[in-house]
Amino acid sequence: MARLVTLLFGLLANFALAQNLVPNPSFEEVLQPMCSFIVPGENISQYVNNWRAPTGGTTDYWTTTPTATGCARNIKNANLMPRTGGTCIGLYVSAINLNNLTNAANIRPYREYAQVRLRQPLVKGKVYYAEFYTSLWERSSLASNNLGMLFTTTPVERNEDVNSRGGIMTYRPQINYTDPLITNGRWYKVSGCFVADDAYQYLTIGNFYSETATTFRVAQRTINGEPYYLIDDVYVGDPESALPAVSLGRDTVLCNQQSISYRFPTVPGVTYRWQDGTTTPTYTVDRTGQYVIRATTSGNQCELLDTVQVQVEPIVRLAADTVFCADEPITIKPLDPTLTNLEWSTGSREPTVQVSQSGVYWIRRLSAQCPSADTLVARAVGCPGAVPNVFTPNGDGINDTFRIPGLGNQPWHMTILNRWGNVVYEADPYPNNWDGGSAPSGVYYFRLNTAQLKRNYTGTITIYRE
Ligand SMILES: [Ca+2]
Repeated sequence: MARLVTLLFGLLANFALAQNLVPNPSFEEVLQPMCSFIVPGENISQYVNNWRAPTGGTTDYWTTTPTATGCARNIKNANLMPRTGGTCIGLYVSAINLNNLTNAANIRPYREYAQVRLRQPLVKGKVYYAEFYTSLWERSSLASNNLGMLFTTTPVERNEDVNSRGGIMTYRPQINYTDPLITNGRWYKVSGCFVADDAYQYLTIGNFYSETATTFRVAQRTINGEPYYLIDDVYVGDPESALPAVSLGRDTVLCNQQSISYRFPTVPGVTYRWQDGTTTPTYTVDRTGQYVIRATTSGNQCELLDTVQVQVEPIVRLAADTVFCADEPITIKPLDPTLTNLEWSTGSREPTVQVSQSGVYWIRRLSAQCPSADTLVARAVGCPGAVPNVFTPNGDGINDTFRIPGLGNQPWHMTILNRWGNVVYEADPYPNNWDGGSAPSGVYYFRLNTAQLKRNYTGTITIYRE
């Protein structure tokens, strides 16, 4: 029992002491007292230790405990106090309101951001957890999505003159809230995990997307304020449980029936989920598509996601070698008729070529990364011409045998049956000189074929003896 208590205490202590890399995370360290909103021309860095506004946007400082003489508390949301302590900050994330919502593309954007230098750079390749709490100001008519946390190696900023104050900084934040966030007077936690793919040391909070790339939702119709969010209690540090840094690498092209296998470690408490619902830590890709891996800690507190585009380049293939009748040209084509960028040994770049002579024909598919080629041997053979329907095996040297013109040297298989279906003659290859043997005069049936051509010639032949 004693041991259990110790262990529990240890866990709690660890969590409580997890280092927050954000200095002054709750905005309580104040540099000078302030009565009301920060006004244009001033900057939050003059009032709140460690934090700055990286654009001309006038990020605001809210306090319930003004110390300047004659100031009352300036936090104007009667139902909302800073989440912790007596201070928080607030920022506009868009210039869109109820009145100009339908004209968003033409509205000059306005944004406010808050930026802080972390206590130390993030470790490249390591997984981090980050969160902040936010609440939509009660005077905002619209809620907005795209409240994000951007981590950078240097302090991103806009050097703005008075005419372009509060412009957009366009980046892809590592953590971004993608639904319009209506908070109903409460504090809401925005959080996420990410892999530090560089030694980031600066955190910037705000909306990094354009007005048209931002989604809005009506929060209240009785006023007309733009989306404005209060921010408090910012945290960046280790996730509560170990999460491997899942990465699918760069988009890739696979040649020639190659595949690519992804393998992640099995970690207690961590589940994997692929775009098709597969939950194994290993996954093999051999088809063109977009692949997504999600790694989630138990309780979904922390999720990592990575996406990769895989393109499988097709290879050109021809059918097997072929035999054809010399007087009947054939068309050869790739097995996959949808392929493009083809070139034939004949010089043709058409999808198909017509062949009338024996030869070795190749095709190749032109591709910078995955060229491919295939070869086909086409052999022209003699085929039956006009088959006679009677012969006269009487030894007079005229029309004494069943001779079929045009057979050439091809090994034809000849079968001759009488009217009762009995085989009276069979030869493979047919020497093209059957004299009727002992068969009496009458009508017979012949069948002439060759396996290579997969073609049957049938008909009747009359033996006429006198
Ligand atoms: Ca606070």
